[in-house]
Amino acid sequence: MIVGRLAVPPSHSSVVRRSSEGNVRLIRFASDDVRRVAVAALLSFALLCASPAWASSVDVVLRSISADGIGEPIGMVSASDSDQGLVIRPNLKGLSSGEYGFHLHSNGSCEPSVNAEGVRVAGLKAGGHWDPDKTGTHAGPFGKGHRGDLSRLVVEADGSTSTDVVAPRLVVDDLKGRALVLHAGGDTYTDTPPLGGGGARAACGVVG
Ligand SMILES: [Cu+2]
Ligand SMILES: [Zn+2]
Repeated sequence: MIVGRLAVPPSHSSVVRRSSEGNVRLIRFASDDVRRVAVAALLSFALLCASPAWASSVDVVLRSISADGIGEPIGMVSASDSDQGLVIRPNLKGLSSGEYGFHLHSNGSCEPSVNAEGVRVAGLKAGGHWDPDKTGTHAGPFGKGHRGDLSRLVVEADGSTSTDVVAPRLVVDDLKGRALVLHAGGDTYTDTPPLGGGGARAACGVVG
């Protein structure tokens, strides 16, 4: 024992000590790293679940709009992916009965703006019908034109609308950062008259 102790120079023992501390530190680093990786994985999983980009459904509040700006909420539109395309479930109240043109417009804004003729127009900042394929054609939900063309909504005598419509060429992801716009008057699903003949923009909701 004594020989052994003598045989170990002080420097060696300190090297051993340092290296054993090093090992402890290394082990500590490793477990910190594992914890960090686990936390990062959990966070990214949570973000994936929370992100609208990965959601298969979305709820959009529609508000009445006018040239003066954005008004009161008139209800909700829920949209979800299905094997038939996007299923849109309106649950709106307080509208005059009749048919309404309904489209996905390009921009995520429902604010009014001034048009080329200098007239302030309701919801103009929403831009035109979403047309990623640059068709320049209004052809309704089953045509080959604007992909933002949706089925018209029919409002019942009691002012409500709750009939589901399907947009076969859309998925929930397409809605993000754009606006759903309801127009007074119907929609011919053609460009005669231009853009289906929809009247004033009556209600609008930005998809977050
Ligand atoms: Cu429109
Ligand atoms: Zn259109």
